[in-house]
Amino acid sequence: MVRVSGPDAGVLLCRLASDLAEVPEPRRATLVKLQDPDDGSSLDRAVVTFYQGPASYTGENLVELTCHGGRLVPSLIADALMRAGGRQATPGEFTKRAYLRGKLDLVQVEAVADLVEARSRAMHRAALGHLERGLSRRITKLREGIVGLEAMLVHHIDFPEEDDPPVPVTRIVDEASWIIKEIAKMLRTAPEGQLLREGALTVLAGQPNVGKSSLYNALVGEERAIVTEEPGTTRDALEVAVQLGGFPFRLVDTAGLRDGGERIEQLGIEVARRYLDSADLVLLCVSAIDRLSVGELAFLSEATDSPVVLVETKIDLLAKRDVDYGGLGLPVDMREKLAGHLRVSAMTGEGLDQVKQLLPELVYSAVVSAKEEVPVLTRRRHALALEVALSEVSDFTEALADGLPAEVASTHLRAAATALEEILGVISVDDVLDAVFAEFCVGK
Ligand SMILES: Nc1nc2c(ncn2[C@@H]2O[C@H](COP(=O)(O)OP(=O)(O)OP(=O)(O)O)[C@@H](O)[C@H]2O)c(=O)[nH]1
Ligand SMILES: [Mg+2]
Repeated sequence: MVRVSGPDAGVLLCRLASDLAEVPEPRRATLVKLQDPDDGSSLDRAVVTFYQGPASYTGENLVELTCHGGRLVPSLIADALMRAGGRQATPGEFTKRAYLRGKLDLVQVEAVADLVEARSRAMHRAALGHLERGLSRRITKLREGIVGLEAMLVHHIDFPEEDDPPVPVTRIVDEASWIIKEIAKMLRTAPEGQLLREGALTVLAGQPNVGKSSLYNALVGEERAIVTEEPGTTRDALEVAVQLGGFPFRLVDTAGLRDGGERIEQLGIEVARRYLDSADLVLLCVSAIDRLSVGELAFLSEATDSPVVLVETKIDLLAKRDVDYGGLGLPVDMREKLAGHLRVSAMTGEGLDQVKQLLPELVYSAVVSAKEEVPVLTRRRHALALEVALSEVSDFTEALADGLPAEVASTHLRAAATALEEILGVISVDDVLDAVFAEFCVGK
């Protein structure tokens, strides 16, 4: 689709569509022939729709030309429109105009970019929620609460001390603590919300040959990693973005950890350790038919800050060999340290569903439990501003408790309200706008 926005959008359309004596009726799809405005040569047959501002995406007059796609046709039409008096839009300019005309607030603008970029259902859900003003409504309500507090406080300023104030201080304190609680609740989703953008870094680690790459392939859904019966097959780290249960993960397969081996393998092990240091989640793979080795026990006891899920692999072999399942010899105190314990067979597919279910529950528990009730904070910008608002409202209650003059206490309220207004873009700061629109592609 080719879009044109601006007061003369309809006029431009008429220059290309000679069938049209005048700008078509708004919101009515019309089939027209499009011609070059200079030489009259045919360009395409297209369905065009005119939107009369302000009832359009940008709030201006807007034309949508739904043409035959492909490489050439849309660019011919765009070129003809430019010769007829139009110009190429800058990245995100349609959405920017919508924002400047008050059709969208800044959170919604960001949601448009997020919706386009979304690679998981969870991110998609969050972006749509923000586009529907789920987050904006919350922030507006908080801002109103703060402005209400400011109004109550005005009565305290210059109020004769011997009289009772018109609004009891306890009511002000109650209202402020409600606001603090609300903001804190929203901020709880922020760390996971930001993981939704990139995906949680999930590292498969373990000794050589335990079946890491096989499990990796099974979770990715294609043969990404080479699998052989030879220990030390994987030498480099592989990273793939996948959705598990609708949530985004960056799954990393690594070289099996062991001492010795040749130089290349040791380099691979170095890489694996680096990934382990920054992992959001570690899947320690061990073969179900073996007991835990000294190395694996050491790994578990010294395990990094990241949560570790113990994954027993090749459980199909247990049945085949009729071995007694000895539970690997996992000490009780280590069992308690684990974030989870799973048993899988990459060969039969057994246990894979449990992996796909447990991982999102572990990494995204706050997002999962927030459901629709609390909007998920997927952007640092929002979280940072809410943190400012939170600390300002807290400072405000402290100032009240310390008996500071109402004028002084209320400066904190103003700062909190300002932080919230910045989120919505009520007060627009140029470099914030530039940063937001820099992420957009042309045409949005
Ligand atoms: N029976 C059975 N064999 C498996 C299973 N998963 C992997 N294997 C076999 O175990 C061997 C090693 O598998 P890989 O996936 O390459 O193991 P790895 O942990 O990636 O090994 P390195 O890359 O060398 O560290 C191969 O012969 C696989 O076919 C499984 O679930 N069941
Ligand atoms: Mg491997």
